[in-house]
Amino acid sequence: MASNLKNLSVFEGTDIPNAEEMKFGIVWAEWNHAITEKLMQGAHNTLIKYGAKPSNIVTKTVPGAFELPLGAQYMAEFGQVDAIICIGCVIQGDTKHFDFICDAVAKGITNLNLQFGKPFIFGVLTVNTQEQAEDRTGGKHGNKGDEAAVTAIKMLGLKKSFESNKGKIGF
Ligand code: DLZ
Repeated sequence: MASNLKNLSVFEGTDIPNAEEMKFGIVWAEWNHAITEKLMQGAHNTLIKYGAKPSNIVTKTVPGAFELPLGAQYMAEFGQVDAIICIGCVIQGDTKHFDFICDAVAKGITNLNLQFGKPFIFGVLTVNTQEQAEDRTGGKHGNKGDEAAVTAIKMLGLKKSFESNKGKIGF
């Protein structure tokens, strides 16, 4: 299992750009609120840790994970943000809801990345149990919100690198 190999809050050996000039949106789901609030706080704290200004971070909620893609789309259309972090927690239940929601959110967020040409980050836990969710919100596997924030910063760093070396090769 991937999170047994990598702690979600440890980024040793990776180059993380400074986020001072970057603007972020965080869209987070109200379902499983105790978990998603910790993911959102992890993401927010990590953005600040790497230089983002609090005034350059906008945070909004949506009812559940299924609504994350549309909430993120609204933010991309009407907000002045460079990257959007989508945060949710889907826990396996007795019905097929889990599969439908996970599939819809993953596809929806993937499409937004390509539609807008900007990073929309999949900060969604898809777990079998509450315990697995807690392990990934500040527990033994770290916090997926931290990982989502660092991923947003890195993707903007990558974009900037291409923009500032346009037409060159081998940079
Ligand atoms: C309905 C539902 C269920 C059963 N489980 C979750 C969940 O584990 N995590 C989550 O974020 N949302 C869940 N929802 C709500 C849906 O995401 C959505 O908000 C509703 O189906 C209304 O569209």
